[in-house]
Amino acid sequence: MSLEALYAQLTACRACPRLVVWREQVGREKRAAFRHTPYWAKPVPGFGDPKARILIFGLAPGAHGSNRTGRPFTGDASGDFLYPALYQAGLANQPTSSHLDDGLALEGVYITAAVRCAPPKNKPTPLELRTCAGWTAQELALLPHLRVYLALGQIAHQALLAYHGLPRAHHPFRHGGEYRVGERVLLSSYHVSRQNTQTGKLTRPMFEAILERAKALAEI
Ligand code: DU
Ligand code: SF4
Repeated sequence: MSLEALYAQLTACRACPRLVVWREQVGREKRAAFRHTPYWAKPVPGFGDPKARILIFGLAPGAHGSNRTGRPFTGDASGDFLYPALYQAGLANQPTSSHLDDGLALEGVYITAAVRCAPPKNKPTPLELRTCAGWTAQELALLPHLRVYLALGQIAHQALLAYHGLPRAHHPFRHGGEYRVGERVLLSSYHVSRQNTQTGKLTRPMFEAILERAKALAEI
């Protein structure tokens, strides 16, 4: 199986009834600023370097971000924080991420999320997380060079623990926390959501430090 073949299967997934309804409803109703643009309104495949050593693992598509554009962290405030930082760290070829054909390429990094369809209030249910974990397992199996997981937020952190069968109680989430998981390292950060970046809970220097640590662990 190639990543391209996986994406073809993934984008047809309708396994979570509540999320199928929500992603399509958001795509029909739209946000006023985007009323003349088509919405993706489907599962969002991962994106980036197939030889990546660093996996950036998010929570779920933003309703008007990647649920609109079809690419992780593309077209919303989270991406406006993430991609300039990746560019500065030498992991992306440009600081902006606006649409599928904008020329963006990542180097050494691949980005995906715990859940691939936009959830109401950015909150997937435990069942939705378990259901989409099947896609996580397939996607990660196609990224053999991974050395570092960079989890964005507690839910992403917990989803990666689940992927490795590790108990949450012994691996609590904290910003900057690191755990060795087999040959890899799970490094965790507060999520890059507007809620965190606008309140100062996650600052640009804090996130730059996380990316530098990820690069060092990955020997990039
Ligand atoms: O066409 P392709 O080179 O297989 O790339 C598919 C897709 O993945 C494209 O949108 C760029 C992205 N990508 C990347 O970000 N970094 C890479 O090293 C290779 C591909
Ligand atoms: Fe399928 Fe994942 Fe979307 Fe659920 S969240 S419908 S498992 S792609």
